[in-house]
Amino acid sequence: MTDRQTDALVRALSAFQIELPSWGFANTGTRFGKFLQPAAATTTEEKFSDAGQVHHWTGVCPTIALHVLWDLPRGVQDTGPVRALAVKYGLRAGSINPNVFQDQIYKYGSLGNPDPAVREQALAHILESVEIAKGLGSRDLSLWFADGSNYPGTQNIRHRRRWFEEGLRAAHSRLADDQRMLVEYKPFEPAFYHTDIADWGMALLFAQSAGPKAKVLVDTGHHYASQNIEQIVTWLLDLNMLGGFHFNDRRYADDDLTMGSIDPYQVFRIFHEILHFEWETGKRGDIAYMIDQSHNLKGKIEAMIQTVTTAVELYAKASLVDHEKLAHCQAKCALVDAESCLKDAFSTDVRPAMREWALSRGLAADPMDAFRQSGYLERITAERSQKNMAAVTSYA
Ligand code: AFD
Ligand code: MN
Ligand code: MN
Repeated sequence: MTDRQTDALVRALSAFQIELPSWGFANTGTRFGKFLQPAAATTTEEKFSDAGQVHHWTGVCPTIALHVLWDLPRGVQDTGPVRALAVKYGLRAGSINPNVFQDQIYKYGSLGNPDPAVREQALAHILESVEIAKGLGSRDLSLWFADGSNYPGTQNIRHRRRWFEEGLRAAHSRLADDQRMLVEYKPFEPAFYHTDIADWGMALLFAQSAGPKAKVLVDTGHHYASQNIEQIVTWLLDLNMLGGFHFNDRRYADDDLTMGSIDPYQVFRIFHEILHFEWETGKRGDIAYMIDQSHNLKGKIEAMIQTVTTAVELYAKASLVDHEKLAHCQAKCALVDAESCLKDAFSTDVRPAMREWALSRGLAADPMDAFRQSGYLERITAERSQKNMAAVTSYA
């Protein structure tokens, strides 16, 4: 690596942070069932404790995303205890995720439901989530909706679009000056004919209509197989509408696989577009990097450490691109040389530099190995398995 690259890499490693999902430490599964793990977290405190381990060994995950109904079941009353957990485990509350998809009343949608009473109840929950975010000092309200329909002709899509506009505007009006709302899109699942916020264009229009604190959230699993995600990212960057990411990988659908396990080069290209934009504009993108995964088969904490170290590695690789040379090659249409600027960076092994950087910060050179040596997993397995596996026998 050249001196320029070494400097760029150290700057990247020192700046990069990625948010952990509380739900990533709890038992979750697929619609075909879930395989309970003896050490899985079942309380908010256990989720904080496990997330605290990932941050302790990696040093790059200071915040944890929270799901309101799952982590703060009593709503704003739980902000005090959650703030205490954050202090106890060396984390900060991150993005706040309302839940308007699992209660029975949301069968035909939430903000898009044809029943105004359900729309009102969904909005009330979202407004309470805004207050929870304020109580926790969280900046981002992360909005994902399962709304849609399963068959042609069963819903008026235009009416639903307008109801969503109304609801998102109302939510936006309650945000504090320093808060944001991130509008997430998803083309399918659990609705299988239409989803009310199906693609980046719909999310962009909803965010722009809601107000200036609304941005778009890109979940990498929420795209059709051949979509060019980095093109969407760089468009949103140029429009100052990129709020953040939910990172995961996918082979077929919204599989929420470990980041970079299927297509690491795609993640690299996303990071590259952001870093090239920042180089070109001299501005640092105000982008929330977040993980949205919860593993059914891999061990919860190990899978999270694996995802985090992969994210750091791909971001570090992307930081090696020679932006000056790339801009020149693009202008001249020197195609092979331009492409090589990316491929050379992507093929550079940055792991030795990552280890050196980690040691220089008093962190573990190998977070996975350090976690495994710590005995934490054995301890929580002993503490939790009786409670967790009792559920299994009751399943039997
Ligand atoms: C599911 C949804 C969506 C949402 C996440 C957390 O597909 O990605 O952001 O749950 O609520 O993965
Ligand atoms: Mn998501
Ligand atoms: Mn998803």
